[in-house]
Amino acid sequence: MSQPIVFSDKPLSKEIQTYLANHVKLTMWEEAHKLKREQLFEKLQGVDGFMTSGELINEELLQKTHSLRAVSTISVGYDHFDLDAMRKHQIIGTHTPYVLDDTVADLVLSLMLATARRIPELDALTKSGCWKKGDSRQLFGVDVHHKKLGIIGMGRIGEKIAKRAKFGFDMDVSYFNRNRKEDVEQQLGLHYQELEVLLSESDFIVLMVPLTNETKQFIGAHEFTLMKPTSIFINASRGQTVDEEAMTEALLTGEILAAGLDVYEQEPIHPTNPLLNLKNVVTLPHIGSATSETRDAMAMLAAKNIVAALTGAGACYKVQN
Ligand code: 8YV
Repeated sequence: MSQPIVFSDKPLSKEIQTYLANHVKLTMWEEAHKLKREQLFEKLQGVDGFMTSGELINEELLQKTHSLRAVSTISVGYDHFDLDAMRKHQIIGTHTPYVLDDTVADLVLSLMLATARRIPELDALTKSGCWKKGDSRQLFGVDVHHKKLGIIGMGRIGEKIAKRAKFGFDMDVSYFNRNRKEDVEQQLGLHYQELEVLLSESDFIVLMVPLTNETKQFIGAHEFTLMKPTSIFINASRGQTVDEEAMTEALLTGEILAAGLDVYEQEPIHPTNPLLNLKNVVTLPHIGSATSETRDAMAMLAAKNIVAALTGAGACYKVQN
């Protein structure tokens, strides 16, 4: 029986190519620039499995790629999967949970520290040569240790953030989630709070929910009015889980103190986006999982997922569809 054919829309490491070569026939897009949609449809002709990290998998693509049986995303989030269309075309979808949890949690704590202690801003001040002796109050930030942290979305990554905050920074950690997690509450000493209570009491608010129809603009103008003027808002989930305009307004009017962001409604963020001019906003280019170790582990897991999905050999992390 001939080996299944797999196409990857980005280059894969030698190690992963070697692994895949034992199970499938691999073709890869190795150009620096991103494949255009029409070119992608051509590349997927006669292909059984597609490895990608953000390509929209929808009715349009599935109608043009009749041989496709499985799509493996090199990401834990799969909001770029149209699950109804994939169900209709009987496409197996897989993703890469677990392997990035600690790396993303590290980035979230970094954003909390960078925003609270104004690290990018004061790094730039020191490098500008404008650091003057005298009233250092202008350099003051706010503490992170012993403060109240509210985590919205207590999934795997939420738990890792809670553990770091609780045991690393002596923070008082609460969470809001669709369902209670009594076992995690016991284990980590967390408090469950209704959303409005969490928003009104927390010093730091971390949003860590997947993007779904229920979580689109989950945090909007009303939610920002509930937050403390001294609070710091962190988003490392998806940009569309927040009403970005309302957030910008809240930052401009002092409804909240500051924000640390790794995701945006439009990515890359548009150069004229007002968030980029705000001193009290730390902006990162969606690097939650961006360490060489973790991205390699994600790509290898995605490779194992596509082999399992196409050959039935071994288990794979299927998305809920
Ligand atoms: C991915 C992420 O690198 O895993 C996710 O859901 O957001 C990141 O780890 C990103 O999605 C790649 O586009």
